[in-house]
Amino acid sequence: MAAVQRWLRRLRTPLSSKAQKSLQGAPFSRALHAGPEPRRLSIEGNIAVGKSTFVKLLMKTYPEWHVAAEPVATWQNIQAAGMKKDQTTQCLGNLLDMMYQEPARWSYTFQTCSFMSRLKVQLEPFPEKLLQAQKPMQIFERSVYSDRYIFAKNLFENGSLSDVEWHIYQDWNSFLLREFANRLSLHGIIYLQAAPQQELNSEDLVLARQICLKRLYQRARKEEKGIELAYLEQLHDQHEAWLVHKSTKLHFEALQNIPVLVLDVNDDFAEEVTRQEELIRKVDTFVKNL
Ligand code: UDP
Ligand code: DCM
Ligand code: MG
Repeated sequence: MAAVQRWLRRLRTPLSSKAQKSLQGAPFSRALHAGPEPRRLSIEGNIAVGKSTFVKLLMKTYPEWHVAAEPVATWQNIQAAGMKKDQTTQCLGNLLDMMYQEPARWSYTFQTCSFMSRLKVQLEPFPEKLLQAQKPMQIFERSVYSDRYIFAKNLFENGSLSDVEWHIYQDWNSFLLREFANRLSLHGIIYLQAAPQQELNSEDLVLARQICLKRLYQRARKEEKGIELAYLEQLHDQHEAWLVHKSTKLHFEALQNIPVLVLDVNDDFAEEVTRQEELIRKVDTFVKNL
């Protein structure tokens, strides 16, 4: 019986590119998914709010879940194309640094690179532990949707992407998101929020947003040392517009009604077991209903 279940699960594994080629002409979505698919949950939130820390907590709590981590290291170390694994690779530059140094020159390049590298990570074949899980769950540390509706949108609005770049970005982005919707669209979003929802006076609000800045300094990625509070404020507002006020114009029907769990992470949770338990209880209830 277990062997039959394993075999059935294998049937649902994404096909290799060779196998996909031989299916040219077959409906794409049917070719990739013959049965129930894993639930996909994205962890969203501002820079340094604590997403990676939170993902580690999820992994400790739910070891059977599978994580697609954000490929930041790829952005920090752009490799020359065509190098084989056993050969010496050549680093062409640190694109994260280049973007922060010269946003108008490198933002478009960065956003194509970050999107494509995320796409590759999130489209990797399912590992065995996911195929074996009772209720398979894929965790995405950020998503192709926040790439567009938080970062690229914000860079356009603050003038770092030109009209032409934003138009071209949206054109290929919509095409790819539609093509791969059956592997990328989300069943739920956990939004790690660093400014509480309740009304605050302006001093408290500034303090709350400074939590990200404080954590950013604490993490001390050298590329991010020039980031100012104003930039985190812009990104905070983009998150609130998309995930709380629902005022961001979205272009995909599947994105309209995704359940969102908002977790207030102003209080330190990295070392606080009681706080962690509180957060996990909320996650547990949320995922039961997905
Ligand atoms: N951090 C913290 N308390 C928390 C969450 C995070 O001190 O409750 C620290 C964490 O150790 C790291 C920094 O904040 O030094 C940024 O966290 P992380 O890399 O998880 O943030 P991300 O950018 O992934 O959201
Ligand atoms: N980033 C970006 N655009 C994206 C995705 C990420 O500019 N589409 C940047 C923001 C951070 C870093 O990459 O500097 C990701 O780090 P974090 O995990 O701390 O948010
Ligand atoms: Mg992170």
